[in-house]
Amino acid sequence: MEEVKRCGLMRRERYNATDEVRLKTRLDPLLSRRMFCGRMCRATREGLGCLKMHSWIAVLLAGYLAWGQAPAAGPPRRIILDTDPGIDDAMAVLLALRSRELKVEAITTVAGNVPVELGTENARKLADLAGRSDVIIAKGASRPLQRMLSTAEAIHGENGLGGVALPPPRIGLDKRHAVEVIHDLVEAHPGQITLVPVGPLTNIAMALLQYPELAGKVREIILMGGSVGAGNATPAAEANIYHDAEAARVVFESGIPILMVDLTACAQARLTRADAARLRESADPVAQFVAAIAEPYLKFAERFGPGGAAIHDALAVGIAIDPLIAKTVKRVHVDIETRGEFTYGATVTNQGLTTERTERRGDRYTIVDFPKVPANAGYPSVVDGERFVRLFLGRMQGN
Ligand SMILES: [Ca+2]
Repeated sequence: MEEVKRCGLMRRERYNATDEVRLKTRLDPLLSRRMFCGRMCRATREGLGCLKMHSWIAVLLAGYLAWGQAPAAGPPRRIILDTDPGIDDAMAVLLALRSRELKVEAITTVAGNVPVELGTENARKLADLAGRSDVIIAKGASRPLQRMLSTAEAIHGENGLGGVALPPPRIGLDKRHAVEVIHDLVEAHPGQITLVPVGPLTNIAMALLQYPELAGKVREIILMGGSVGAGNATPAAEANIYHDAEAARVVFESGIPILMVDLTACAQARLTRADAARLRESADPVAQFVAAIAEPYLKFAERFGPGGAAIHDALAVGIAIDPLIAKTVKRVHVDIETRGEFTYGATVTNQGLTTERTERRGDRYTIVDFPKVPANAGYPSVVDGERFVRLFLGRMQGN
C-alpha cells in the first residue's frame, strides 16, 4: 500500500496523456510484483483471513438479495458508464441516457473496440444524439496497463459505429482524465456510485491503483465481461477481460461487489432482425440510428448462427436499470488468468465456493480439507431476455 502511495501522483494533480504513460511506468513494477494492494491480494490468496472481505460479503449478500426484488421507485441510481464505443457500447450509452432510473454522472472512455480518441468522439456524438449536453464525458486510458492495444474494427467498423455517420460532436470534453473523474465523483458521493464498465477495465484498475481508498467507497460494479463458459476473443477468454487481464485482476481483487454480466448471460438476451425492423419504422432518430448500427452487428453475429445478436454492453446497463432482468444471480469466486499460454484473460470461476487443501505426507500431497472460498462476484445465471429486449426497444423509441 505504501508503495502505491509513494509511486502515485498527488491526489489533486491533473494529468494528461504523458502523465498517463508516466503513471503506468510507475505502476508496472508494482503489478509485476503483485504488491499493488496488499489487502486485495491477501484477501484472495489467503482466502478466509481478511476481515474486510467478510464485511464485503455482507454487502454483496444484501445487494444480491435486493437484486431479486422489484426495482424500488427511489432516487435514480448514480452510475459512471465506462465504455469503448463500439456498436453495443453505443446501444448501452443511449439506453443509459434515456432511462430515468439512472443518473449518468459521467461517461468515461477507454481504448478497446477502437482507439480512445475515436471512442471519445463517438461518446460525445452519442450524447448529442440523445440530447444530453449535460453529461460529463472524459477521455481515459489509451492502452491497456501492460499489453499492446488490440482493437476490433472488424466487428464494429472503422468508425466504431458500423460505418454509420453522426454529425461532428458539439458537446464539450471534460478536461480531466477519466481516472480523475471517477475519483472525484466517488469521493463526492461515497457509497452511492455504481460503476458500469463495458470495455476493458483499464480505467477502473488505474483508479483503484491510484486511489486505493476508492474501493471502499464504490457502491458496486456492474460490468460486461468474462465468461463462465466459453470465451469469444479466445476459446477461454471474453474480449473485455482479454484485452486487459491485468486490469481485470485488479478490479476482481478490489473487494468491491461485482456483478459480472458475462457471455453466457448476454447470450440469453438477443436483438433480432425483427427487433431492428421495429426500430427502423420508428420516427425517433435514436431508434433509426440503432437500427442502422444493428445491421452490420447482426450480420457479424449471423456468421455464428441464427437467433440474433447479443448486445452485450446494453444488457449490463439494462440490469442496472431493472435488476429483475437478472432472474437468478449466482455468487462465485472469480480469478483472472494472467499467465496462461492458452487461457490468458479467462475468468476462472469457482462455482462451488470450495477448494481442496492438501498437506504433505511423505512423498506426496493428500487432501485434508475442503475449505470455503469467499465470493467476490456474482453473475446472472438466468436472464429474462424478453424483459430486457422490451425495455431496450421501448427506450430506443422514446417510451
Ligand atoms: Ca464495449
